[in-house]
Amino acid sequence: MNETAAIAELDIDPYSSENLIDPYPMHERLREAGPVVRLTPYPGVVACARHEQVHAVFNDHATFISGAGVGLTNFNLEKPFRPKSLILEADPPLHTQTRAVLSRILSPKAVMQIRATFTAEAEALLDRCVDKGTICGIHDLAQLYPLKVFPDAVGVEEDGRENLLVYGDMVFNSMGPRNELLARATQRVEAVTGWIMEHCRREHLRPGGFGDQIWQAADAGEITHEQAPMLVRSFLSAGVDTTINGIGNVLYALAHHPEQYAKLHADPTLARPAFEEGLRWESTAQTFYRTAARDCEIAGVPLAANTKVLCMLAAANRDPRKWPNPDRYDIERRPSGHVAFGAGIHGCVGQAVARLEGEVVLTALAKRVKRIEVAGPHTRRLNNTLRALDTLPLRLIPA
Ligand code: QZP
Repeated sequence: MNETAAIAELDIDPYSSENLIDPYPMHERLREAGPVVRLTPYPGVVACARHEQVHAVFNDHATFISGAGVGLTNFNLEKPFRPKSLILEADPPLHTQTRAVLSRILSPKAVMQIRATFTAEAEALLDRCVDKGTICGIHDLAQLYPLKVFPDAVGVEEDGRENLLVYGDMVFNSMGPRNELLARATQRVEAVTGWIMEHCRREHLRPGGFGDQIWQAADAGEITHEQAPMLVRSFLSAGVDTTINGIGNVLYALAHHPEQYAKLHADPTLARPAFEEGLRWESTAQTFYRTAARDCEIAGVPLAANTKVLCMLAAANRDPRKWPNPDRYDIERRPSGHVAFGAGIHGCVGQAVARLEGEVVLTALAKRVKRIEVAGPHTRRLNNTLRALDTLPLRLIPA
């Protein structure tokens, strides 16, 4: 018989305001308590905060499934807030079919084709920011950029795009508990769900865009016509709030590490690694769950079928067992193996587009701005899953 290990239990609520505002002390407690830890406030949930176990769980998709939801709610026991995503909240063989379509639409070749447009938009936006001098890094830059280029690429009209922010806020809050954040997001989303589903329809999507290409895949018989709007919904759910906060968080990192920004300004080809290290240092999607499909174990700790496993990506990305000086934002680090995009068969299918956005925004910034100064206190937008800023006052000193 295999040896079984005892499991630590901690009275920690990852969704308390205190832990959402500053999650790092909690991450350390969870990592040090053991490879897998029970959370007293959430019976039936265990958390993994170390890199090794998060990586192992993501790479065993047969044991740790997504089809019961990747949030706290077990969809086998409770109804999801919306029909399940056909890719995020799906397992093979369904996931294999839908993933093939999205991964072709977002392939390296497709990313090459959008590169010139994405670059030109970043340059135009950074020109405007430098003209202003003092900006809100979130409202004037991190939000405007993805909200322009990504819906353009999907083929969604300009009018009403702000609905994507309300919808994203709901999608990511829905993965946490039924707290005040989720209650408020649920209220706000009511007014925009109709708009979102309407813009998944073919007649609302520009011919040739990413959205229309999903409908073409249905014409080709790779997926059904009933599945097509649901996969467009995945673009509209996952493509905006994620990159907004990825860019917002890296602006925060650079503003608070002037010596790192100086390196980027001196060598703008560091834009891509600076963005990547930003994702490691302050991971946009902080947490995701898997569900145990059967009785199993993690690091020798037995788990019952239906246990929800909280994978703490942001904690794994600062695990000292994996990273030297994990709390240091260092743009010359090459953080390969970080799990900010997840790992395994569900690893972010849009990551090449996300990296393109980060790279071209930081390149345009590095070329125009000599120094970034913090121009006032920042504020956070608390969300059950996302690490998000609400405001980030910055002074851009032109080169
Ligand atoms: C959100 C969907 C960080 C991710 C979990 C983002 C995400 C991915 C997919 C979907 C939504 O398919 O709706």
